[in-house]
Amino acid sequence: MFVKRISTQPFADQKPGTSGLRKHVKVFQQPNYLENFVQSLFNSIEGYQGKILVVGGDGRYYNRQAIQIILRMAAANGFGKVLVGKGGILSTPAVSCIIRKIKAFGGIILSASHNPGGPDKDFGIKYNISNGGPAPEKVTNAIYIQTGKITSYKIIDTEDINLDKPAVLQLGSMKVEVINPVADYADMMESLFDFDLIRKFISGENFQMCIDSMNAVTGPYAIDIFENRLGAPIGTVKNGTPLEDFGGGHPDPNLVYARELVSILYGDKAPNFGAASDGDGDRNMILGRRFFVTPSDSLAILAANANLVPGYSSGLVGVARSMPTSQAVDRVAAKLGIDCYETPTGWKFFGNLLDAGKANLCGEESFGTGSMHVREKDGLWAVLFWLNILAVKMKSVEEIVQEHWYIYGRNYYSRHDYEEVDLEQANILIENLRSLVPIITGKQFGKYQVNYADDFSYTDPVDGIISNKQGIRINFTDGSRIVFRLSGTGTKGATLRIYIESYEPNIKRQNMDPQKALEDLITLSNEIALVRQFTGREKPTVIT
Ligand code: VG1
Ligand code: CO
Repeated sequence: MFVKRISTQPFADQKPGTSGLRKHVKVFQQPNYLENFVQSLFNSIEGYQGKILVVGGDGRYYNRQAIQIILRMAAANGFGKVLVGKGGILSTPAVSCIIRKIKAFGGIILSASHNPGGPDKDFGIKYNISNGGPAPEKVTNAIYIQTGKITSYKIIDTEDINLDKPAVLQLGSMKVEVINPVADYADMMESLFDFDLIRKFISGENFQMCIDSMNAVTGPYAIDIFENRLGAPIGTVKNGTPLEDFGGGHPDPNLVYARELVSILYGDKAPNFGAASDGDGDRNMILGRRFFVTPSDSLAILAANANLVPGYSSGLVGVARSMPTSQAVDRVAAKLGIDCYETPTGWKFFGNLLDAGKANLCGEESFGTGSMHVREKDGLWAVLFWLNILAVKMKSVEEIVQEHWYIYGRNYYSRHDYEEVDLEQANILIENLRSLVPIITGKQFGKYQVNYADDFSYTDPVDGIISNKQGIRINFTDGSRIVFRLSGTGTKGATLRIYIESYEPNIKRQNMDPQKALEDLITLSNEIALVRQFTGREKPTVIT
């Protein structure tokens, strides 16, 4: 095996964000750009010689080329074997599942998740550690330090590997196994949920469902699970072939970008159940007939009903949510008498809690839910969890949500995103809010009085690592709150996220449109943060 050492120079912009390194494809296509990051990753980890690495991606543009480069570099750097999904395909939760199952050293996922794909769109790379979860900050920081010092990378000179046929191949002194991307993951789903019951339920005369894979990675998984294994009619899965540009859309399962599914579920002959997932398969959106379940409610409802599902029948030990996620799940935890952890945004913060057995169900407001079964959020897992609950309760999605609000009260919730705003101005907006934090407590804004405000800081209860500056929280005395933070996944300018929440215990007032119910708080959030002044925008780009 001839290992070449290629000289290179650092790129200054290789700091991983909320979930890996995301940039425009053109940035990744610069000579040595991907290679630098991959070598910096290898330089920052130890003890991988002869070990197994799992590699796959969401099928977006540049996925295949990137995989060939990574395979050659893994061989040159001394990995023993790489498992790669057929066609270069592996969803994020499937990578997590496989790393854990075969006790791999780690995994590399090529994805920019819900960001659009194509030659002029986005690409991304993220690293998962041996527990199957996203690299925690101490690892991503170490990678970043290496990216600033790199002088050369190692690669072998060989032909491309055929990724389109399951096989065991040799690449230099390393083995490459091209695997079926779906089987291990689908088997795991069968072990967690009552497939016989779900099969019977979805074959019922009055039940119809529609799954939208948004031309992204979950297509093959959803077809195997819902159509083959659970017997749903062929065609249940829409947009089920992963495309390099996701058909031109944002593979982001929300009311704006999953328009096609939304129009089916709100149309004349609407099915009873609809769901969509994102680019890399870790997010989910759940819809009933003419009914949208907010991700924060979804998390709370899964927690409240977990005992109905085989994989969780022995009960939950604890739950965790990211800070901006609504406090609906906190109420369920209180009732169950279990702990509820509040972490910064990003799945990497759940890993320690799951590993330590402190929590076994987690979620984020950004359409992500998951559990201890893997170390990632998991889109199709959430869909199956819902179907299992529906099959046990024999109720509609809407009835289940209404029943939940009746018992626990409703947390009205909305997120307003201002995408691609000026980075400098966005930073000033946040700094301005930061300066308000120490002086705003006790202030009255109309009917709202500030109870406390802070810039969220998290101390990991397992390793004690502190993460500061994770978002400005303004909490009011009536329990409502506004949270402000900048996205760590965008690739252009800045994205300002404003999260607004209030609590409504009165069943008579639980059926309002959230935008209406939160109207005053929304106006207030704009006033406090001077949104118009700093962004120049009259309204948000995306409201969820
Ligand atoms: C967003 C979401 C966050 C999620 C992250 C990765 O981050 O808000 O909850 O964990 O995307 O999701 P940010 O920093 O842009 O707010 V995914 O599906 O990209 O892997
Ligand atoms: Co994703």
